[in-house]
Amino acid sequence: MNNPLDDSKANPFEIAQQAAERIAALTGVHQHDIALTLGSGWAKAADLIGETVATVDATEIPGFSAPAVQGHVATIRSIQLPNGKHALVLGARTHFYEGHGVRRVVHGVRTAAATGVKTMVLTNGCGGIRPEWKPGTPVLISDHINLTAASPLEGAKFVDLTDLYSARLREVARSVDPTLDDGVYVQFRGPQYETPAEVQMAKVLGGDLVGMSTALEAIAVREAGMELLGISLMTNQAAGIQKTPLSHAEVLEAGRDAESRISALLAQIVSKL
Ligand code: 8IG
Repeated sequence: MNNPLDDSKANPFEIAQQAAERIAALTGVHQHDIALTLGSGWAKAADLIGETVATVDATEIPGFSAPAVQGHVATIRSIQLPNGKHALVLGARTHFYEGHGVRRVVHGVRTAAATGVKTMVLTNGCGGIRPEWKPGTPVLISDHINLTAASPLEGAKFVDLTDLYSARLREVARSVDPTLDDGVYVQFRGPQYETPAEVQMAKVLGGDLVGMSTALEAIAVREAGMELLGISLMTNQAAGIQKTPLSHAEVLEAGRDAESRISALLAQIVSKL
């Protein structure tokens, strides 16, 4: 499996540009306005936001690879919204824990930017720290803490991350559902879930959600100059908050149970972006 991003001498922005050109050629859509990365529990939103113009296998696009986790899909879809805008739906997320490096993790974000996208929506499934949040609760991300000790930025790029998760877009989301809570997302490297002690550490640091994606991608969103909306589906209470052990099967089940509801919510939000 050859991926051009694995060549350390390659320029990741050039590969994102090539990916964007291939997407334009395969979908016939030469400019996209909005992009969405759909994490666990959010996939159905793709069927609700508009008319699918084209679906392409992510492996046909330079720099993308097949997903490593069961329950993640590897397609890229171009969807026309009722308001005429074009949305690019990235179903193929590469996680940092896969060990392919941060360039592969943020390639979807950089490709979205290269297709012309100005508004990026990052969704995920994650664990919740606040005891009042029950599995199946969607939460707006207000900020993040990046505990991966990694960055998508290479070299002396001093990117400001103030208001990274756009307050304006969170208000748009709340105009659809005023009950939406927000919280600070803490990205751990994974793939193991946290220990209860690590969850308590995240809580002391100001975290509300724990996950294994999104923060690194969010940094690349800001680097690319796009506006960002981040929404988590809290699929499980974090380790030690729930008294029973965490299982991937239960996480997937919670995602499936919430999927119709949160996908409809996301589709409504997207119609207002
Ligand atoms: I879904 O509890 C999901 N992803 N780190 N912790 C971390 N990632 C997650 C969790 C969780 N649940």
